[in-house]
Amino acid sequence: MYYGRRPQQGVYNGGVPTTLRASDIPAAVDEILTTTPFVDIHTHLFPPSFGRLALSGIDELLTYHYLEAELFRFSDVRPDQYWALTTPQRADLVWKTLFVENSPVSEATRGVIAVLTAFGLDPAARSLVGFRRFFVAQDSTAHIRRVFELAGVSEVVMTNDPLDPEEAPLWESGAIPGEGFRPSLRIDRLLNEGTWTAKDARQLLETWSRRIKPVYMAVSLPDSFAFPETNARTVLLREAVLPLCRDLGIPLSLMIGVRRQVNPDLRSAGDASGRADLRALEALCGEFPANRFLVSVLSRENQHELCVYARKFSNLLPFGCWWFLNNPSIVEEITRERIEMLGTSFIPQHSDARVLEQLIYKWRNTRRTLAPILANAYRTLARDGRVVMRDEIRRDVERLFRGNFAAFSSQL
Ligand code: FIX
Ligand code: ZN
Repeated sequence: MYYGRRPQQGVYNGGVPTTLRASDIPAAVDEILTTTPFVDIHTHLFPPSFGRLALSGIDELLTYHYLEAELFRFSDVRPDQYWALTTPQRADLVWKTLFVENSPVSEATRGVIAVLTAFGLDPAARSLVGFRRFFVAQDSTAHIRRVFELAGVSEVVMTNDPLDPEEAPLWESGAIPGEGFRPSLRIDRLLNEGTWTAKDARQLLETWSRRIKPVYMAVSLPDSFAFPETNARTVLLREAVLPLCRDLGIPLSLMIGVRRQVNPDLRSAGDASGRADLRALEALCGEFPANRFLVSVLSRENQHELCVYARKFSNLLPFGCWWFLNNPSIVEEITRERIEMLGTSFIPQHSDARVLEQLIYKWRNTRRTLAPILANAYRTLARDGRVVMRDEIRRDVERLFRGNFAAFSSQL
């Protein structure tokens, strides 16, 4: 499998060689990361046509489950008391506790500060009234365009669950994602919860694939996931999901290592991670060579193995530093290892954004973390004696954040 376009030797920009001195590399990398629009291959975002599923604004930013998990560490409020509050009341409590009474130094709290700053709002304000007034005043289409521009993103891939009682009727009544939003088919309920037969599952997936034209199918799997297993999930994967993905020419995205609801009182904030046995990938990639697998693993301890498996199976494309891994110190570690082991044949990040404006800080943080890592990779290459060209860096960044996914999903 070959990712993206085959490079030409001695790339020229308008016929002019763009050779870089080692000292020019960091600025070139910065400029190229900033000016290359990324494709965000995994989010939980919805466009306005999906009504209240489309989350945006200060109350949604503050009641993000990453912040709720931190709130319960600082506040004496019990979860049942918190859930009894309205969303604005919850947001007020999160703001007071994590941003006024304590310093917002965590990754998730700093993210909110970065969003407010991006819109010229005062992040030191004690009340949320001004922020609420600002977000309510935004025209949704213009606001989405502005957020995409600020985040340096051209398209986001949604998470669409055909068995979600709130979302499914919207598609059935003709809701259309519109510009910038690409559908994917999320099959956790089908694979992990149901008692579907392969025939019925295939039928459901065919109907929904025709309806929403997903760029991939996706499932999150526990740390105990194994393949093959003597259970319905293995049968459905073998007889329904993978054959249909192959027929449709789309990848299956496997997000492995989540321990759902280790503390149910915290709701979405109650999930955890666990180290998985990745031999399941060995079996899947080996048994289904004609299928393509996008893979993200939640445990830090699984990252190296994932790189090793990607070196063994070209139908496996590692992507993202998922969820609890999306912290600069860990993103740095994972990305350096991936460059050293896979070159540019992986997808460094996805945002997992649930609230529209989160795109701004999640992608700014990614660019900020990756710039020195990429610059260092090219400077090391130059030190080893190979001239580095600006256009090659641009080609590589496009490949990392657009081309690899486009080639693998062959729908973009
Ligand atoms: O399974 C997933 O797609 C996870 O990303 C979510 O379940 C999780 O709640 C999340 O938002 C992580 O960032
Ligand atoms: Zn997600």
